[in-house]
Amino acid sequence: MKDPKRYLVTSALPYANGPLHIGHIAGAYLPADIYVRYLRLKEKDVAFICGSDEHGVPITLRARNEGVSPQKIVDKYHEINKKAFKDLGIEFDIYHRTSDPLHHQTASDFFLTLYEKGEFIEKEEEQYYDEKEQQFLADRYIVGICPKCNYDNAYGDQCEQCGTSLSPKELIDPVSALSGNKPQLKKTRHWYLPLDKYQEQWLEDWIDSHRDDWKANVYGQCKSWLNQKLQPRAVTRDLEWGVPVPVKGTEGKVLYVWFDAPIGYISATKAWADAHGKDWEKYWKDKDTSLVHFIGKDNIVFHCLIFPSMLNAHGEYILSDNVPANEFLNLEGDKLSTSRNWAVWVNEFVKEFPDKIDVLRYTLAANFPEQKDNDFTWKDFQTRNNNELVAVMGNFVNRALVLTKKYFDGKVPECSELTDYDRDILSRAATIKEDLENSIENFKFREAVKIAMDMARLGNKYLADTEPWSLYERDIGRVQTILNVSLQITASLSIIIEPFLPFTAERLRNLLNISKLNWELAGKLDILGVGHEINKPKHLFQKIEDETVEKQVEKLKEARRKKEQEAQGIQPAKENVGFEDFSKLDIRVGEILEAERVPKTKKLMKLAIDTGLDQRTVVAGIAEQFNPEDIKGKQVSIAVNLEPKKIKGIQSQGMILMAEDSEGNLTFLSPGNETQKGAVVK
Ligand code: B3M
Ligand code: ZN
Repeated sequence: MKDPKRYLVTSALPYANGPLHIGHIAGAYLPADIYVRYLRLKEKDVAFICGSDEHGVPITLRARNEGVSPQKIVDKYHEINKKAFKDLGIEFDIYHRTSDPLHHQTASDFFLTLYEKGEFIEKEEEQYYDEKEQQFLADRYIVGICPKCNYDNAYGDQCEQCGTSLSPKELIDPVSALSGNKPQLKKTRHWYLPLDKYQEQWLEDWIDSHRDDWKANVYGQCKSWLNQKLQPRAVTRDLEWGVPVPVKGTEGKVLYVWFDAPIGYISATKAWADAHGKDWEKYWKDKDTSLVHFIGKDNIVFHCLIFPSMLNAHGEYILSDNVPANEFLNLEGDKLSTSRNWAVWVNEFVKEFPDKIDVLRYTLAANFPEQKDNDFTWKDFQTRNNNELVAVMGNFVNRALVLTKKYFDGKVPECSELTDYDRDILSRAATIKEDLENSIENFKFREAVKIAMDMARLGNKYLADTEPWSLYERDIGRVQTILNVSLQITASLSIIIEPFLPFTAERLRNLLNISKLNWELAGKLDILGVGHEINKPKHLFQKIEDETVEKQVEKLKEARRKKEQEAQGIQPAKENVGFEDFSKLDIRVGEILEAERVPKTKKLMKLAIDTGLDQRTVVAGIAEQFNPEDIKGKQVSIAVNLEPKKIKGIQSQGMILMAEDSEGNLTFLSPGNETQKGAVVK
């Protein structure tokens, strides 16, 4: 849309059931923040909307596993994620939540409008029911064998092994994830959105109309759905947690999370408008609003086909102008994964690198998976910082400021006469600004961040070519002009980096002693007036050492290892102890002389042991796994200097060492060969 009156920009509402990692950020949040910061600099009317998606089965599953209410889960992660965004400088106008009563009301009304207009198909269908838990099973609550790849842990909606989307009835040998029982098919009534009808009537034409202005990956995915022919989609579910279906006689039914979540954009806009004396309807119902959804590629079908269908069926709403969805970000060459703990978590990054938020923003933007999946590596993070931010941008700004301080006492010098070369540099600066606008307005942020860096490259080249430091003695007038031009470029830089590096832009403004400037000034010659005094120069960026990033890669691998071990039931390592402490333990080879079960206990066995030092009695918890007759004569390891302890009235002197695996199976730690009794184990 050319020159809309206002912008409504949304980022996908993250599920409030876990923390955010850099993959989320690169997908739907940082690109949106860059876009919005740019619009704000251009003084456009823009509302930037986000919030927590607090319904849906993953949340109820997590609550169930942890034995707490879903509300408790979403309250926790709503706050954590809200803070993570703020720490990254992602500045929504509102971060709302779908458990808010205003949202429930809005979603409920929306459903009712469609219901009363007769848009839905009402159907009774057989769905899986868990007799033991007395409830219908959401797709995610059913696991079974994938019919495509035979993976034995596929969900009712998708196989995570081969990526095929499934319906529960396609699963082979389905099992309820709640009770572990085989579910039964039982009739239930639901409401469906007739996507097939919409496809024929208008939806396909509408998608076709965006052939040229939507990204190829987005348009392509929509077309592939349409080519397979859309089917009616159920928009209600048999669940407890969610927005209740506002129709009589539907107790125990809620709106499908993907029906209520995008309406969350509307309710969030209402809440924001209420708080700021704005009219929310202008943003959602006026044709002069440009509505843009930032999302990850897995959300394309919901934002490009289903939500527009809902809006159109309602009748009062505008449809999205663009949906610049990103592909996925990988990490160190491997898929980001919460379950395998292969991720850089935002809250951890912020804690460890509080002064490097912009380095992360810069590295992510330079690697946005805009057309295809892309990779984040810590090495690249370091290289981008050291070779680009420090060596190019930081270096240029520092040279311009230091020279001004040195030669002109920190005051912007006069610009007496521009040479052709100066004019060429300035016209290139103006071109950079225009190219940048073009890239951002076309959602090409990788290209944009590179162009923004070109402004610093230009400044560096200008200083290198003109060498003001070698002219000071001979031609102070020329030095004045060169530094004036250089300072104007630093001021331009402070404007154009704001969308990408907001924290650095602020630091740079402080160094230049200026406030936030309008976008249109970028590339101009007279941003800073002659005589304007700048502040004391300071470096904008600090080098990152090899050690720092190596540590991060190690940390990643360690976290993944821990997760794998946890999955195998291996106990986490204990804290280190000094050799002193270790050598206090006296462990010897001993021999079991006698063994008998301790009466009235299941686990305990009374052993007579020859320790080489003495004969003594030890009570051990091994009776469930060993027969007394079988262990007589066995050589074992025994800790002999433990304080004696009374167990079931028997004085136990020491402890037999056993290895216990994750299933609780016990094995004696015996010497490999017959060994002298009393031999020291060390
Ligand atoms: N919560 C899915 C996701 O986070 C979903 C997005 C909703 S946007 C309306 O990927
Ligand atoms: Zn599969």
